[in-house]
Amino acid sequence: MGTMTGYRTPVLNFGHLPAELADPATAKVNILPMPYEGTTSYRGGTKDGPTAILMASRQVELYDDELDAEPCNVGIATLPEVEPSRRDYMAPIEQTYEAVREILDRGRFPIVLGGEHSISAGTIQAMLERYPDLSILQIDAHADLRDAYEDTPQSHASVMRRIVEMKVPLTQVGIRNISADEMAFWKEHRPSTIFWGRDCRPGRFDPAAIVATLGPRVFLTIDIDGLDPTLVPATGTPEPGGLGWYEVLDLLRELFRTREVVGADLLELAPIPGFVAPDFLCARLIYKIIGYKYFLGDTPEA
Ligand SMILES: [Mn+2]
Repeated sequence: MGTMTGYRTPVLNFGHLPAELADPATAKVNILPMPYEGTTSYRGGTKDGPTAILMASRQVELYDDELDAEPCNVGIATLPEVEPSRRDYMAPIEQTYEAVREILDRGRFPIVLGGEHSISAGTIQAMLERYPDLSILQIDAHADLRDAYEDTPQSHASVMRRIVEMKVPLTQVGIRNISADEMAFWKEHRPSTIFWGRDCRPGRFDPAAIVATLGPRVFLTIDIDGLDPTLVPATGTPEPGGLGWYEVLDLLRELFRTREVVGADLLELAPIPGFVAPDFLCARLIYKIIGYKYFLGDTPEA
């Protein structure tokens, strides 16, 4: 299938692919832009994340040398972005739930672009209804296990507390910001397996040990602040430390090689105008996820 022929879809379509590769009726991957920002607590701007990622994705090389493939050939459709409701903090989570459920009903692989992390509660609820045996792999600087933050149970800072209330196995990677209350809750209930940021350094990082904590079916949630802020300073709450580019890829390769990943989201990019490297990293990361999903070989060991 040629990627240099045919009409191209509008500008804000992941990869700026020709129409036949970006058709929601046939594309295996459906990208859902959700530019919601309601409970942001430090630096704002994550509502501009999806647009920045889609703009940067125009520059991503469609051939992946590691995989010796053009992953776009599975079809990548970018759905119209959700217009976040301002009714209350719950409404955008419900909108995300509905949109993801619709993608799953059509049998597509959903990738949600945020926006703030709170929307993952809607995404994961839809995923869990479809896949009751789901495990969650979270890459993040923050445990996000607060019962509420600034009196808001639907805060980005308490999203994983909502997730563990759904009784879903959770593995958290890159964590280096956790409050005393969260730590007390974690010690008492052990609601997740945590791989601390300090253990994500080269030489200590062990992707196989992380993936071993997960069941056979996994949803991947990436808060971009899980990565080193020297790579991605464009985020609301940058924390020193975190995963490097190749640590992330080593983890994702091991994950996709041994588990069935059934969806993903990427949250909390807050673009810095004129500084495109973080936007491009996110676009490249999404394209790597698609490549690993469909071109890594079909010999799962789990
Ligand atoms: Mn975070």
